[in-house]
Amino acid sequence: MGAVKSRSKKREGAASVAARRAVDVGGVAAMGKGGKGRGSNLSVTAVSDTFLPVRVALVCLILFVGVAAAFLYSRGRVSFLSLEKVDKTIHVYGYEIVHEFPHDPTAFTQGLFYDGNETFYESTGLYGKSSVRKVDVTTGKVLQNRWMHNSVFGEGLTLWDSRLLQVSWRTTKGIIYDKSTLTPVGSFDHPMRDGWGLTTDGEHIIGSDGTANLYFMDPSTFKEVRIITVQDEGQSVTRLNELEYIGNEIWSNVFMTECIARISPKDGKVIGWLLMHGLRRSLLDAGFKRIDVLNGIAWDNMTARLFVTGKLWPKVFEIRMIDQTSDPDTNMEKVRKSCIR
Ligand SMILES: [Ca+2]
Repeated sequence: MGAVKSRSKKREGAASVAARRAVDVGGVAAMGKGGKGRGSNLSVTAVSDTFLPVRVALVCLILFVGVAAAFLYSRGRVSFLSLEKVDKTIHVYGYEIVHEFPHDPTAFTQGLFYDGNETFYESTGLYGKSSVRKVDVTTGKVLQNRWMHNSVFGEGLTLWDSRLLQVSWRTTKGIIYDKSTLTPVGSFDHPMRDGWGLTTDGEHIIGSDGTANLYFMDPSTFKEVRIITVQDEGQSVTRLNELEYIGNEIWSNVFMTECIARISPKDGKVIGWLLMHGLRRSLLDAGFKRIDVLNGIAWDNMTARLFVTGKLWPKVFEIRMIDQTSDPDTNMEKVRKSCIR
């Protein structure tokens, strides 16, 4: 019975092959290519058979290309993710107070920078109270002062050669002072929509105007060289105020917040947040009145000292940053909520 079964299977197998060929033939005939006799249909089947190795090779090639593409994509994706991880690592810093220095409590600070020899240059705002001044760091004493016209609200200040450059609120005109005497010696027009903060990278004058834009200006003509828009993960950081160029970064107070943004001058990306929360509160708790917002960053490049103050603050603080990026309590969502308005 077994042998009979076997032969039967062989016959069925042969019948199946014949049936498949019949279907093949019928298929070709149905396509209108046949109808010329058995010979021509067989010849089509024969041609198909000769292409079988080619088809197999083609499938292998497609598989190979697919695997190779997947491999390369995989490698590319790994590389992309690792870059993305680096880009997305925004550092968060707290602070500790290193020293406290006296500061004129009537100074509505709008510009501040360190000029060596324990001196700051500072500009102040408010109509009728605006000034440019030279200040002793240690004592807070105003060594030289130049009051501005009552109609001008002083804003950011920086130094270019021996000239102080200052912008003013709600104008596009800046004032140039002789640094040694604080005598106004000229003016300039700038491309910003308003005058808020100023600093320099040694090549350009960099300014803020209360938006998320930072303007790089030619120090001779004050023409716009380029503009960067400051963003944190695609979210514009508006109200950029007092500025300081530190290392290869631009640091900016964000108006009405207790945050200082560390910004890449290359593309405007926020690369770090320095959180000054609690500093203003400590002044209020100590009994000082009329303490306005944090504003004023100065950097002593020689000894790497970082100073911050605020409008009508009776103190300038020298602070040291503490990296809190990896602290369990650091929550980027909360940081952004408190720093970006
Ligand atoms: Ca500054």
